[in-house]
Order: sequence, then structure tokens, then C-alpha cells
Amino acid sequence: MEKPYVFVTRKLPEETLTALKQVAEVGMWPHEEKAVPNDVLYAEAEKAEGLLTMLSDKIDEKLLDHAKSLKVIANLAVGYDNIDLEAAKKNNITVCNTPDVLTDSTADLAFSLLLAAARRIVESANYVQEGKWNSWGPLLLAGADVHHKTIGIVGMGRIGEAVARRAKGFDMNILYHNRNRKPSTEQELGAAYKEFHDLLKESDFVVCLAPLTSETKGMFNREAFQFMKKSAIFINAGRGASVDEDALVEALQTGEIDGAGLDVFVKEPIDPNHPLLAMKQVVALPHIGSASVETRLKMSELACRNIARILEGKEAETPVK
Ligand code: 8YV
Repeated sequence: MEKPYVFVTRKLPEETLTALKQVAEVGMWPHEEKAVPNDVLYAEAEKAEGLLTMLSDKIDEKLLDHAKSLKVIANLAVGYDNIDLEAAKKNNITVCNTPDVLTDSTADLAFSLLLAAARRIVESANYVQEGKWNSWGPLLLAGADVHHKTIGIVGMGRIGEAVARRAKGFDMNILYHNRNRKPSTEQELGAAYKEFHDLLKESDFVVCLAPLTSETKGMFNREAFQFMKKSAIFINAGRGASVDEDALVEALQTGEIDGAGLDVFVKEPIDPNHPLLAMKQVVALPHIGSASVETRLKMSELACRNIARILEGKEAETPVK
């Protein structure tokens, strides 16, 4: 019997595809850093029973209506805001993501951004590399302490909790805001639930780890930045569109807040001329939250297992509910 066809929209390490290749014929876009063009995606999706997709692929209703044989989409991410879930449901397509395997790597990165922005790590490294280090001053490149300060986590899901655990190790006072309260997290980590504006007012570091939904879109707007302390540092390792970037630029320019560490942007890749990139008090990264070799391999393996299981008529390991 002919094996079902699966299309993978970016080049993934061969060794992670083994399980999938046992049950499917696998086609793969051969580039690692170049997105699959829409005409290729449409042509491949039309004959595929499974798609392994990236956050940068827009999987909308038009594509899903067109992909008549499609049974499963596995997104190489915990987020799935690139996929029209309603349209997938309408077409009986199971959507899967890659939770858990990326939690700790993403929390490591979010906390590194916090440390880097607070202690001016990137600015200081550039200073040495550019040959500017020719004397010493007591306040030369002095940043802000992290230990014993207050962190306010917006979005207390798995990654938020993992960031809170790291913050606990730095003796930080932990506040959080979330759709629903997390009594076990409050107990385990001593995290205090706050209304959004109270969290903004009281935090030295405001860390956004919320998924992109109609409620979180643009929630960090001009008013939100005005609630923050003038010494506050804003970290975003969630989704760029949770932030009104014009308001963020303005808040940084006027000293409404002190700095930012950003792994995600409204438009990715960000325009190299974007005003945020010209600011010394901003640490900007190219959406590398889960980008450790170990984690990316695990994400790819999990996505492949999910597709293989659906094609074999089993339940997916991590379907989006
Ligand atoms: C992605 C992410 O995995 O998991 C998510 O939701 O934002 C990242 O970890 C990465 O951008 C690859 O799509």
C-alpha cells in the first residue's frame, strides 16, 4: 500500500524524521532559513495528509479548504497563532504543537534577556569589541541589580512558571498576572497574583510570556507603559503583537521606562531600520526562545511523532485542545 504523503515546510535534521519516514513518504522544503513560497505550500498541501509547519507559515482558511486530504498539522512551536484553528476543526484536521519540550530553554532565554538588559551585557560586550575600553570609572556601564527585585510575569503558563523558578533562585519577589489564578504556583513559588495594572506599577521587571489572543493583542500599549516604574525593564519572549511597538519606542525615548529585552516583534524579521534597534537600552534577539540544539531536535521529533500517530489512526501526543 502506498504511504501517505507528509510535507515539512523547512529543512529539519534528518535523524529527527526517522519515525515519520516509517509511516509516510516525506517531502521537505530544502532550505533552513528561507520560508516556503505560497505557491509551493499550496501545491504540497493539496497532496499531503500531514503538514509539519513553522510559526512563519500562515495556515489560513483558504489553504485548509484547499488541502482536501489533510488530516494533521504539527506546528514546530508551542504557539499556534499562525494557524486558523476554527478552519482546521471545520475540515477535521488535528492541530498539534510542541509544548513541554521547549519550556526550560525558553525560560532560560527569557531570563538571559532580563539579565542582559539589566546588566547592559550586550552594550558592554560591544564596548569592548569596538575598542572603546581604555579607562575605568566607578559607574562605567553600571546597570541595575536583578537579585531581590520584583519580577512581574504576565502569562503564567508552563514557561511563565519556569521563569518564576529561575527568579526564585535570584531571591526575587514574584508577581504574576494570568487569565486564571494558579494556587499551586502561588504556593510552590510564593508568587502573588495581581491585576494587570497593579503588576505593572509594582514590578521592576515586567516579563511578557502570554500567548497571542484577542485579549493579549496590543495589551502593552501607551497606558500600560505609563503604569510602569521609570526604572522598569520590559521583557518580551511571548509574542510581538502583544505590544504596541510605537508606544514602546515612545516610552523608551521619553524615559517612561528604562529598558527592554525583546525576543519577538510585531513583524519578524524586524526591519533593520526599526527605531527599537537604534536604542542602546534595548536588547533585541531574532526569536530564539526555544533555539537550543537539544530542544529544537526534541521539538522536531515530537512534531514527527504527532503526525505519525495521527496517520496510524492513534491519538496525537500533544494535540491543541
Ligand atoms: C518557536 C515559539 O518554536 O514555540 C513557540 O511558540 O515562539 C518558538 O519557540 C520558534 O519560533 C520556531 O517556530
